[in-house]
Amino acid sequence: MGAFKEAHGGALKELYLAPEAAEAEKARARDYASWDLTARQLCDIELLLNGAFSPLEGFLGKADADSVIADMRLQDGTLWPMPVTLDVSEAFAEGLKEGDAIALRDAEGVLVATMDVSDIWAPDKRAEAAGVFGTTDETHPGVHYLLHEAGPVYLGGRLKGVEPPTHYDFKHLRHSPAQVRQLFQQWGWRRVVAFQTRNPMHRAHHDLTFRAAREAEANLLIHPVVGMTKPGDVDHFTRVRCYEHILEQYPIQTTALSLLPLAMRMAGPREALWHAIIRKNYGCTHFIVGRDHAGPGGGADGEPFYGPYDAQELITAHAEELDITMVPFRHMVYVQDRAQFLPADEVAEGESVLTISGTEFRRRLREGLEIEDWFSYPAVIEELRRSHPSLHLRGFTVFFTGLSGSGKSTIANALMVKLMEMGGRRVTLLDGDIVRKNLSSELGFSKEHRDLNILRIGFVASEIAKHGGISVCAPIAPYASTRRKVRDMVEGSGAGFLEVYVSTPLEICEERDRKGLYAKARAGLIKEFTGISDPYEVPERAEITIDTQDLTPDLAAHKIILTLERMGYIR
Ligand code: PPS
Repeated sequence: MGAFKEAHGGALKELYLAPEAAEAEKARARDYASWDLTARQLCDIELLLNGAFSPLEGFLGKADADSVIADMRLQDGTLWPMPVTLDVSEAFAEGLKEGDAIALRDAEGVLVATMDVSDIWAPDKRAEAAGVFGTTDETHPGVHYLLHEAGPVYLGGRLKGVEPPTHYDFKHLRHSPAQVRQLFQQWGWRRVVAFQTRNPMHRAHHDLTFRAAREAEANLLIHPVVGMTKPGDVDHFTRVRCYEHILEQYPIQTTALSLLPLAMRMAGPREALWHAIIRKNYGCTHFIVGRDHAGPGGGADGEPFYGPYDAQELITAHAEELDITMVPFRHMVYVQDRAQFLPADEVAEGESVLTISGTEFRRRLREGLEIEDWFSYPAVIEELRRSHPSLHLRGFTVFFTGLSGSGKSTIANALMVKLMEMGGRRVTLLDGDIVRKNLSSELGFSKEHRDLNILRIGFVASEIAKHGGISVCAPIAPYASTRRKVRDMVEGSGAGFLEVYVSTPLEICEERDRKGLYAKARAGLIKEFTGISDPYEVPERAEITIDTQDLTPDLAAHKIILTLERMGYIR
């Protein structure tokens, strides 16, 4: 057994208490200050407790975190590239002192672990971003998370594990490092290549991984990340169903699939090193590192954050210390004449190669276009098409904004009728007045209340669109940042968003004054009236601007329909 452990990743540090001790800790924790773990922290704690982050024994304290940020090493010199810290709010930290114990719970209040707090500090997040990500550019998702989502105070300390975080999905594919090692032992797998991925797998990935396993004379573990990946990635439910199809393509008994609930940071080379150490803890002997491993793509200037082979170089530089061997992979292309995928540098001159970029693949999915068999497997494509139907089958939101009396409601009504005439999808009208009556009857017109009103509209609209329906919204929505949040909500649900600015000038709206509100506002009888005594921020990136002085409601609605057709939402 000892020899086996040496060959499969060395000592594992599991941080769970024995059952009796866990019960006693649960009782004690009732008196502890309690922190509800965020989604990212739940991923981190699961991997801390089950030993995937061995040799860590808890969230890092300040000295270790600083040392990791500066040198990729814990204070004792151990190679560890990623600061795994517990970020909390100022309010929570205020009530704590070093030496206190705290309870760490999931969103439902279940106690996952307790922590003996050894360090409390306010980190320098910009320095952390520069150290870990090599940039403070906020378009980097890891930097954005650090600066805008992570709490302002860090806590460090040893963990006592009480209960693993609960998962209700794909239970048969979730294993701790000890369980994976046990399976390898049971199957007699002495050499195992791990493949990390956060994307659906296609033929190129299949061929690449199989080649890697063959070259290393090893078995293969497909080990996809199902914790947190880059925002906008294909959701893990869809991906795992795809991986299950891919698994059938490997020779029987050669390949296994297990899910890794890791929260990725998209830190490129550093992250690749981290991934390798984690896979070593799972008992793998080899680890595939491809092109731009764990890179988030381009930054504000369009340039990629990391060089395509930086990750491979960093791992090579630490090869001596790593207890796992890298299998480097270069870009794979399909060689038409040989009907197989090959690393690009092995293709002979004159041979014709085929490639489909990620962007082109997503375009074909979006537009329902053909994806050839050489690229992927029909079962995988079908799975992706099921959860990412082409645009004309998806829901969308048309969001009107403009002054009171600008004509939003009239055009919205005309549009709704035209969309109903076309059929196929249900249409819901969320006009300002309808919403204020049914969803927001207690709200007034302060900035706070207007924002709340618009966010409620956004929430309902995104739910409708997510389920394939059409929502037509027509509030004033005077604030750009709130409109932006609605756009993000709808687009984040995979649906389409079309902002229509009804630009009728204030003088015309006031002249029309259908409801007599402008007169009242001028007389001071209505306070905070948009355009008169309250601001309206003109949209800068609306897809359509309509001036009702030039267009009838019928023509305005028609113009919107044409734009929806051009965008692909209507066929
Ligand atoms: S907001 O700012 O988006 O929340 O406004 P909205 O929900 O669209 O509601 C606007 C309708 O309420 C009437 N109304 C006012 N509008 C602006 N400012 C003040 N103070 C105000 N008080 C009442 C007005 O009739 C708006 O309807 P529309 O259809 O836009 O004319």
